[in-house]
Amino acid sequence: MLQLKPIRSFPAILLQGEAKRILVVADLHIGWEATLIEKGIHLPSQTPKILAKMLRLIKLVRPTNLVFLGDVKHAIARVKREEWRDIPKLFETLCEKVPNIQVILGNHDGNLEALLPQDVEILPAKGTAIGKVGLFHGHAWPAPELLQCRTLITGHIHPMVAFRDPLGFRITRQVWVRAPCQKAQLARSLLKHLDIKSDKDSVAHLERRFNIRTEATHFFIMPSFNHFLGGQTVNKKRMGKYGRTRGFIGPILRSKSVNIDSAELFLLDGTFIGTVEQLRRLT
Ligand SMILES: [Mn+2]
Repeated sequence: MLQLKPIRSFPAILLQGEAKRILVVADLHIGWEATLIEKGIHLPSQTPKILAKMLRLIKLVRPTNLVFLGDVKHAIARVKREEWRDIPKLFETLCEKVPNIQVILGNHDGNLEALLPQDVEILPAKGTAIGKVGLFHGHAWPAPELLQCRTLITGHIHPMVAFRDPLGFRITRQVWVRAPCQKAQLARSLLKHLDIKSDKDSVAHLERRFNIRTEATHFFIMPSFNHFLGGQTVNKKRMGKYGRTRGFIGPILRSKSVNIDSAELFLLDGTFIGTVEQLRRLT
C-alpha cells in the first residue's frame, strides 16, 4: 500500500511504499521569466532558486524516485536559450541526488527530450499509475487504465485561492485542491473523448472495453512548484456569456467529472481553509 503524504510547506507530495519513496512535483515552468523580456521586464534566472528549493526538499524527504508531473519547461513548442542553459544542468544535479527520475509530459514540454540526461525517463501525457495512484499532467485525458487508481493527481492549473479580508485587501495563495470525483461522469466523458458511443451504464461499458475495474473517486490538484507563476483562482465566480458557468482548463475539470464546488482547499502548510463553495462567497 502506498501512503500519500503532502510535504508540509512544499508544493510536493510523497508516495511512500515499502521500499520506495516517490516524490512528486508539478509545473516548474523553467524559463518563465525569460518570456517577460519580450515585455521589457528583465528578471535574473529563477532556476537557481528552484534548484535550491528542490535540493532542500530532497534532503528532507530522501526520495528513491522523483516524478515531474508535467511542464518542466515554459516555452511551449520551441526551446528558449535560457532553457537550453538551465534545464540540462538542473537535471544533472538532480540525477546525482535521486536514483530514478521520470518526467510525465505536460503541454509546455515540447522538445524537452533533447534537454534531459539519458537516465531521465520520459512518460507520455496520458500518465502513469503507481499502485493505486494515477499521475498525469491534466491538459489531456489520462489513459483509461488510470481510472483503476483510487486517487488521481494532476497539476496544470496552478491552483490559487483569492479573497478579500475585512479591510478589503486582496489575498492570494497557492492551494492544494482535494475533490470528489464522479466515476460515472468520468467514464462517460472519457468514452466520448475516445469516440466510443456509450451505452446506459458508462462505467460498465468502459470496464468491459478496456478490461479494467474503475476505482477513481479522489482527485487532487497540486500547486505549481514554481511559486513565481500565476495560476487559476479556483474560488472565482466564473460567469460566462448568457449566465453560463465558464469552465476550468483541462478536459477532466471541463467534463464536470470532478465536483469542484465541494473541493476542499489547503494552504501549503496544510491548513484547511474551506471548500470552494464557501470561499466563493469571499471573492
Ligand atoms: Mn500545463
